Amino acid sequence: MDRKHYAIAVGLMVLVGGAAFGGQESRKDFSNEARAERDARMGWWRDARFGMFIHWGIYSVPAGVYDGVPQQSVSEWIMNTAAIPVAEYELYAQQFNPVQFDADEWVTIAKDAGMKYIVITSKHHDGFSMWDSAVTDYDIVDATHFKRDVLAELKKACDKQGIRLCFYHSIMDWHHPDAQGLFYPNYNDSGRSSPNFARYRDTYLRPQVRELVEKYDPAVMWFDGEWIGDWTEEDGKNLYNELRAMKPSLIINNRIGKGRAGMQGMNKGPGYVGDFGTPEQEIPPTGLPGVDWESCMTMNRSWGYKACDNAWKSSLQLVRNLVDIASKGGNFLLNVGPTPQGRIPRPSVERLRDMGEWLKVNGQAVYGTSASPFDPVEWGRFTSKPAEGLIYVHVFDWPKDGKLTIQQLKQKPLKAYLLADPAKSELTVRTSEETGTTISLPEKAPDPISSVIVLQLEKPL
Ligand code: H79
Repeated sequence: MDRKHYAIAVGLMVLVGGAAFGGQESRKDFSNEARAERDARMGWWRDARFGMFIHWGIYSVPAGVYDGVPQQSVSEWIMNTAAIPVAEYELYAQQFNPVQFDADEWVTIAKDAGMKYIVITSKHHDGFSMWDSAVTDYDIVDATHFKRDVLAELKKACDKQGIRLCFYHSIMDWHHPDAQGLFYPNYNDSGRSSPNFARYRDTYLRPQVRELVEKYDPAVMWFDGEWIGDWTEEDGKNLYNELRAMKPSLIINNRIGKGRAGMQGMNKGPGYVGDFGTPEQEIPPTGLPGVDWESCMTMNRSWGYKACDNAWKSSLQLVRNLVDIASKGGNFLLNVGPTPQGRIPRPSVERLRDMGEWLKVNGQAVYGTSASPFDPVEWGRFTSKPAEGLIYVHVFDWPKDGKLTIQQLKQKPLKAYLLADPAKSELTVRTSEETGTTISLPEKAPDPISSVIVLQLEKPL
């Protein structure tokens, strides 16, 4: 049935003269897109700046503990790090019954946090699918008592609330028999090869990803697990072109190919496939003009739910990370790991609420902004809207003497005011060639996390 379904789809593609597998030579190459087209396609994503990452799967059942032993690793890796055999790991599916899951509630949490998009794991490295996939029964509808398609429910809730739904999908798969080139515990050994990997690629991975694009119309496909020896840059380019042909506006991360430089996440050089760099658990020291990127990060240590992981970052740290990233022209994809009951953990919800409150006041200094026009300073960050002649000064450390100096700003702003001040009362500003611009500030910072000063310049930057 599944195979037949796929065969029909392939047949149709050939009929319409499209690019079915085997006809990849004739498939359109999307790699040399015109600058203006690319800017239009990336527009919403660049403006969004802040998204929610959701790592959810049957690894939330063991939640970091195997055989009574708490594991060191991130929880979604437990199958690999505890070397759990496939047949045994599969049993977690039968225990996975997240009856408290409420898609509308999750989307509201993201929206209230000021996030503009959600990237959820459709399939992580463990190979378990979180929607009703046609090519396998190892999925949330066919293999659990829960039997609900959470991606379908999230899609509906996202559409209703105006949030873009996106999928994280692992190329590496510890469950599929044809994808076992990489044996645990040696996850670092990317040189091994599975003789039947092409079969996994063409009858499982690609059909699954096509299903996701067809059924749920994701705004971004976020691949991972691409470092395995069996996956090539050519595979990445082919899949990229295949998906863009299905949905030309689709945005795809750089882990679809082999370009990324380790956890630092940006590409090793030019010419690799993918639309944006993916620093993981880190923020690059500077932005790169013309390069799109997104830092993904956990709030504690683990991506998937891990009961004993209490190493929570503070709300202050998280807001400042967002500002730091925006000042370098990147996006912040901040992770939550829901419980096996279907709830986003309370410490995560609290932090997201704090971030949303900060963004309600200061959002215009983040959304739709460009990177800092100035060199970094120790006391804060800058973002800008060049076409509007706007500079946003994010002050982390409020000056004790009430004077803030921006040495690099040599043109006197028309106006300076605190973003938190609804009256927009003008702040006194002095500008000179030698010392730059000095702003006189009230004694107390409007916000202990970060206070924003708006500088309206006479001309666009
Ligand atoms: O889904 C979360 C993690 O489970 C997943 N990515 C985030 C978003 C992740 N998978 N693996 N890792 C994180 C760490 C893997 C690191 C390595 Fe490598 C893989 C070291 C060697 C192979 C990639 C390629 C990083 C360096 C080289």
